[in-house]
Amino acid sequence: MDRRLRPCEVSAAADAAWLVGVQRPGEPEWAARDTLAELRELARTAGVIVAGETIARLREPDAATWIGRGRAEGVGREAAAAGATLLIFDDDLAPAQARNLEDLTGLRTLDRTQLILDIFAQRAHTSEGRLQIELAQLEYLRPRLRHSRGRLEQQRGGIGLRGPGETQLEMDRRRIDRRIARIRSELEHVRERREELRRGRRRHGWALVCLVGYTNAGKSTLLNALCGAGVPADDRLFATLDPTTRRLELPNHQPALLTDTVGFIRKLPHRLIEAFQATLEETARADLLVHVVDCAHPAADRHIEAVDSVLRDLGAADRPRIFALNKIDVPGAADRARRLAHGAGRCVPISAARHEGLDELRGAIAEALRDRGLPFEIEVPAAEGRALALIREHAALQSETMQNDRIRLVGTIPARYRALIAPYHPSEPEA
Ligand SMILES: Nc1nc2c(ncn2[C@@H]2O[C@H](COP(=O)(O)OP(=O)(O)OP(=O)(O)O)[C@@H](O)[C@H]2O)c(=O)[nH]1
Ligand SMILES: [Mg+2]
Repeated sequence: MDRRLRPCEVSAAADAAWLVGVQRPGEPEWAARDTLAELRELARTAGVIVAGETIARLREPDAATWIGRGRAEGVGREAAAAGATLLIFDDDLAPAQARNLEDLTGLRTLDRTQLILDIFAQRAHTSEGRLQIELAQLEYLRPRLRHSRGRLEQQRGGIGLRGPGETQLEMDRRRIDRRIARIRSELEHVRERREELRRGRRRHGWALVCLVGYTNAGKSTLLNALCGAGVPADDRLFATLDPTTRRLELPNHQPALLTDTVGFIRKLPHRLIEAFQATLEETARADLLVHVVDCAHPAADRHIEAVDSVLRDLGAADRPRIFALNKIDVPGAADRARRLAHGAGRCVPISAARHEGLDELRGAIAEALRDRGLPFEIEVPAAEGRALALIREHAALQSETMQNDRIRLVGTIPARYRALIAPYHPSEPEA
């Protein structure tokens, strides 16, 4: 018989956790400390108090307990003595490893994926976001149900078990499977609606620009600075989950939309990327990606690598990209920005918070989009049917209005067809 699972209510009391990272052979200690520092930040974001941490030097992961039986018992004793009720591992644990660790230490055990899922569950506000996170959580929990010895149902509230959807439900595996199938089909509709929306925007000549970057890089702050969007920006990881799109004014008046979306992180759980396909697809379909980098962060270069890797997973690696090197107002950040800019393609140093470098960034965006299409406003005599037909075929038209015996057309056209509109333009089209 399958064990039953009861995703629980959020507990009012904060959990105290002990963090466990590993250092592999050949890996410098600072690298292990660096990812553990990020785990600490994730724990803080999830509302957990960190009681202490261990970095275990690991030659080979142990199949049963990840860090080895003796060490696991030692960590458990130390954690319990410090008042921790929870162990959080920086690496993904197999279901059996998590169970064995709980048995050995008597403490509830979570891994990085579960912690990130928990934060997403707290942050998801729209129905799309909630569906996506519920899907990711159910996919995560499903293989763990069979092995559970009732522990999950014994937990009353607390981190790692918060669900956005049917919080009070008792679920068995069959129900979970039905629910997963249902969510998948609902999300398919969401994707179709988004695709339809994108097609409509394209037809009307809007360029789609997407902000990407590591979590906390300043994407929402930049959207607000560029578009006056009023999106919450917060010194927490994953402040933004649901995409927001605003009109972006460019110096050449080319119609463009700017989208702010989920931030990325190292070891972003794969099932989360899959579950958030409907949201993240925006990046793979964008005409241009603006990669926002937090240059005040000592690990900025590793953040860039992590973003690259997620973009590859999303099939967005081939999208044209420019770098917005952010937070140069912070001491030392401008130097780091200069180093990062070396050989990185088109880079613009900015401070989104102080509105510095934004004109340069707008200029760089306009330039990068120029190849995509030239904006035009022309009047063509209604009698010139052949010319009109060709323009309609190749241009993305925003509007078409009849004025006496002339037709006024507004839109964008790929640069290679500029000859079609040149005769009707007072001068060269603005680019
Ligand atoms: N000093 C400084 N801080 C900034 C700048 N831009 C953003 N910040 C701060 O960085 C933190 C994160 O900013 P957000 O705009 O929320 O970052 P985000 O990339 O949207 O983060 P997520 O939505 O969590 O992925 C906030 O505390 C901002 O105030 C900047 O140019 N300079
Ligand atoms: Mg944000």
